[in-house]
Amino acid sequence: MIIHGARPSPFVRKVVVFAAEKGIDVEVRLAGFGRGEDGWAKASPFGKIPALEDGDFLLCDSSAIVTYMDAIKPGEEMIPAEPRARARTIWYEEFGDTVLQPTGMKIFFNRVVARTVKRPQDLAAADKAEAEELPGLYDYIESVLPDSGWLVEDRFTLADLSVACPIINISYASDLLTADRWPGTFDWLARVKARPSVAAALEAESVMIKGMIEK
Ligand SMILES: N[C@@H](CCC(=O)N[C@@H](CS)C(=O)NCC(=O)O)C(=O)O
Repeated sequence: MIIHGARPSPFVRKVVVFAAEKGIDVEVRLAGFGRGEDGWAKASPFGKIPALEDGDFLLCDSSAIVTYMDAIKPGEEMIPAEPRARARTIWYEEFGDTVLQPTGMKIFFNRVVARTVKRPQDLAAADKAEAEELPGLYDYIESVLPDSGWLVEDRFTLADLSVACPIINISYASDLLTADRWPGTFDWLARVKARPSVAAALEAESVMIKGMIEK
C-alpha cells in the first residue's frame, strides 16, 4: 500500500513504523504543503499528511490509518484488545497528537521546517514553548512511565509510538530532554528509537532531516 507524506512528519512516521511492526509493506510517496500525487489529493480532503492508498481504498489521518492497519492484519496488535489497556493506548495517542504535537510544532516548525518551506520563522515562539510548555509535558511522561519501561501492557504499543513521534521531532531542534532531569523518559525514548522498526524509519528520514537542519 502507498503512504502519501513526508517521512519527517511525526504522523507519517507513526504510520510507517506501525506498518513495519505489523509486517505490512508500504511505499512512501512524497506529499505535503500543497504538493503530491493525485492519490494524495483524493485521499486527503484537507491537504494533510499522511494519507493512505490501498487499491481503491483511500483514507487520511494517522489514527484512522493505524486503525485500518491493525484490523487488516490480526496478530500482535499494536492497539491492545483488553479494555483498559486499549482505552489508555488511545489516550496516549491523543496526548501525542493533540497535546505534545502542538508544542512540538512550535519548536520544530519554527526552528527547522519554516526555513525549508520558506515560511516565516517565529524563533521567540519556539523558545517560549521550550521554556514554558515542554518541561511540564516531560514531567507528565516521567510520572506515568511504568517500571517495565513501556507505557501500556509492558510492551511496545501504539501508545509508545504516538508519544515518541512528536518527541523525535522536538529532539531534532531541542536538547532539553536530558538523562539528569528526566531519566525515565530519556531511557524510554532511547528504547523506542532502538526498535528495528523505528531505527529503520529514522534512517530512511535522515537524508531529508539533514537537508532541513543544514539549510
Ligand atoms: N490528525 C492528522 C494530523 C495530520 C497533520 O496535521 N499533518 C501535518 C504534517 S505533520 C500537515 O499535513 N501539515 C500541513 C498542513 O497543515 O498544510 C493525522 O493524525 O494524520
